[in-house]
Amino acid sequence: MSTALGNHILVEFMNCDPHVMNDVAAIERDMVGAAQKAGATVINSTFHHFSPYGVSGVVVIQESHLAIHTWPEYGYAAVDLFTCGEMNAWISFDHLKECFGAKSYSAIEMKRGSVNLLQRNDFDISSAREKAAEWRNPEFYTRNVWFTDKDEDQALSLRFTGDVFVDVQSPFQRVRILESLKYGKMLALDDMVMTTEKDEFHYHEMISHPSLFALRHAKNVLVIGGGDGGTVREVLRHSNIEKVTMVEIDGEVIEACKVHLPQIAASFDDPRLELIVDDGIAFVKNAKQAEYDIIIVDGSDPVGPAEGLFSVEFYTNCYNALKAEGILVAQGESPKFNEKAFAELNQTLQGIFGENNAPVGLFFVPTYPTGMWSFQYGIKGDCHPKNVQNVDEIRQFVSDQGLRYYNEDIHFATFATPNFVKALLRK
Ligand code: SPD
Repeated sequence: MSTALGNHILVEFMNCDPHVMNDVAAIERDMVGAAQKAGATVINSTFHHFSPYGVSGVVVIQESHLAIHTWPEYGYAAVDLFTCGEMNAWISFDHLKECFGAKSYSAIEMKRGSVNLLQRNDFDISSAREKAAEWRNPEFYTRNVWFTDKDEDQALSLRFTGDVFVDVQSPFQRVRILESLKYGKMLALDDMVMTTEKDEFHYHEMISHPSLFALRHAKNVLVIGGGDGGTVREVLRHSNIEKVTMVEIDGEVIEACKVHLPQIAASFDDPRLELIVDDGIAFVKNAKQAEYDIIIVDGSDPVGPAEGLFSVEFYTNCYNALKAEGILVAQGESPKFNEKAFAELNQTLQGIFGENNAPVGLFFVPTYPTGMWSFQYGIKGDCHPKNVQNVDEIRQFVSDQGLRYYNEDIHFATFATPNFVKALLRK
């Protein structure tokens, strides 16, 4: 007969794979798997990824709990396996050791709730058992797994189901497609949210239509980046566009989105599109002068492969590749999240296109940190989007195409900037 209510194994997993130690989805899957393998009934799991790295989480099981805290920088996981009843927690231990690739480990096992020290009271456990059976369905458990897009001080977290459709390390970045509860499937590059099924239209309509209505005769458009396909989908809505050249560095992004985000990657078969998988920075450097009416830079944040998309040299090359009347639109970062990158990009554009030819358009994206995001423009010639006259045409287009963010009011409103933004832009 057991002399204790529970058994507690305190585990040190050392020299583990650091990437696994920082992967909230993998750790949740492995911890739940460890519980199930040992025959436990999983009630609930809650896992968080912490800034700048590390994962904490707990799997509540009918037989008590499994908990974890990781330090990827040390390849270390502190794990608690607290069980009661007949469950053999050493099965969970073996499973986790393998999943984490732990090269060394140690464990202390102790009994919890020694019956020699406890005195039984008259609490009626038979009715408690019946009540519990009424609400508990062992087929389902609640998962609580969070993806966090962050810097050192600020973050945006989305709860996701734990389902991972794609997780590949391309030559440029980690490409993931995950399922978020509120916004549907989501593309993440490294640890940054790029787009989600349910709010992608905010970004893709706003990166495209203001400039396309400012330059109604535009025929030839260059898109740098934009591997998910949302930007070219919007550009190709315009029948005046004869050719779009899209240059995306990472073929893995395109393939993942074609399979898992088909409503965003919806126009890759349009005959007006030429899709080139190559380095957009080099492409613009070698581009013909005065070739494009509009250049759209749908890049990621200024880390990793997108860093060069924020340089003076790149935007000078874009300026040269634009026709005498042409518009550059670039993903402009956030004046509330990455103020420095936002302000520096505008200084760069002012320097190349002229002080009054580098307006900023603000818009709202719920899945980007702070929600406040921007596109930054470089206007060459007399085609400022603020001066559009064809408002009726915009209204008709919006209605015909069923747009959900951009309209004739937003066209002008996007260029209104709060005072703190004006100060950042130093005009
Ligand atoms: N922090 C997010 C920056 C946005 C980058 N581009 C998104 C790609 C959507 N096509």
